[in-house]
Amino acid sequence: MKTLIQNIGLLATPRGTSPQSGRGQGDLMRLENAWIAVDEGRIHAVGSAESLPADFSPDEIVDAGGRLVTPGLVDAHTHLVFGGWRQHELGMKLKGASYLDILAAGGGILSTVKATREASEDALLEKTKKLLWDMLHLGTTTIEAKSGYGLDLETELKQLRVIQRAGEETPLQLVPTFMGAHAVPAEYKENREGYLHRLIEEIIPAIGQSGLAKFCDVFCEEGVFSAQEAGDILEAGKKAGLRPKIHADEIMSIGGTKVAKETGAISAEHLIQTEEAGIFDLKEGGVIACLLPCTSLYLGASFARARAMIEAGVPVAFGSDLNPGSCPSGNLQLVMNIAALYYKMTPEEVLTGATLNGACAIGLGDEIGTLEKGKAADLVIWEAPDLNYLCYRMGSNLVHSVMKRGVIYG
Ligand code: IZC
Ligand code: ZN
Repeated sequence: MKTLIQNIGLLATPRGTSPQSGRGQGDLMRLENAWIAVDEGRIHAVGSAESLPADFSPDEIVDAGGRLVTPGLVDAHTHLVFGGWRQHELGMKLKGASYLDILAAGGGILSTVKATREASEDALLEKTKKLLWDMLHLGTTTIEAKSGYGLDLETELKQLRVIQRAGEETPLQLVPTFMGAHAVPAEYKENREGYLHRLIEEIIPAIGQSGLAKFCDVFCEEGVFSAQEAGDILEAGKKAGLRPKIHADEIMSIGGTKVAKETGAISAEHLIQTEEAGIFDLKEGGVIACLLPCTSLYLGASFARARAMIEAGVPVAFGSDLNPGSCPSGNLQLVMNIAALYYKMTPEEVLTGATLNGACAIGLGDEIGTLEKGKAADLVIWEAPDLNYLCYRMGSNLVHSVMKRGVIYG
């Protein structure tokens, strides 16, 4: 199947297959009055009107109507699969209970663990697919998805199977991350050493064997997992063939960026509290900063120092952090608004964060994240004339249509 998308008012895309940092974060290719030729789900060629490809006879022509076209959005951090929601915790939040207060009282992640253990695999799958269709219609074409609401082998595998099946049964591409180190489960409350032992000796090797996960993530946080524990868990993950990722400095800064550097993590996520020394760790370790601005908004927290990261040469990527506690939204358009306004990133830097750098943070820089020959034909036609408009309008869905691997969803 050959498709020609023509009459693109502005095509804007980062370039290449590796993470862009410093000035590169905002360095885009821009083509006015452009076209994209798609062959069997891949980009065959890109150009501007005067140079329509002579050797390409399309089966289908899509008129972009003078609109903006960008790569499909990449959500590099979600907790996609979970039972229930946590609206019952809103009252506690409004009375001033913090995220960690709610978790320490047996709520938060632990309440979602209970609901996820109780849910059937098919019920989780149906719910997940619905979330994914919503995200596709908001412009997201690839998603990283973490387990971490089972905290036992059986339920973690159930979540990972749901991620695999959801990727097969929807147009979205899903990249699975094992996160059994998301909290210490209630049954190990008095025996955290016991859980760590089980995780490292039993659960992580079995997850590696299952082939259902690509990355291993850990919540390195005050009262959750210490830097020492996080390092041990990520090393065990590496032995099982899982590449490290880490939740670092979300609420308190307890050394997660150093662990990221020392374990060779592909990305460190959140980084709300990260200061100069932590930024230096990321730079030294070649770690991508995966920032989640909607979580800062939802927690009423401060915002990660994105400008300092960019200036230090650390590539910045984004995720929605979709989860039932600290960010019940999978809307990357909102992430882009907030990144511009609160991180003070330019729309060009924001686009790279939401596409190529996100792709690199989940190991897919060769495959997706830019509109260049040979990459997957994943793109968004926006109801917008330019990138400023995309970062400036807020609260309505600006997607006109989405293409995933050459197929258009209206
Ligand atoms: O369910 O609260 N921060 N993990 C670490 C989360 C947020 C998800 C949750
Ligand atoms: Zn998270």
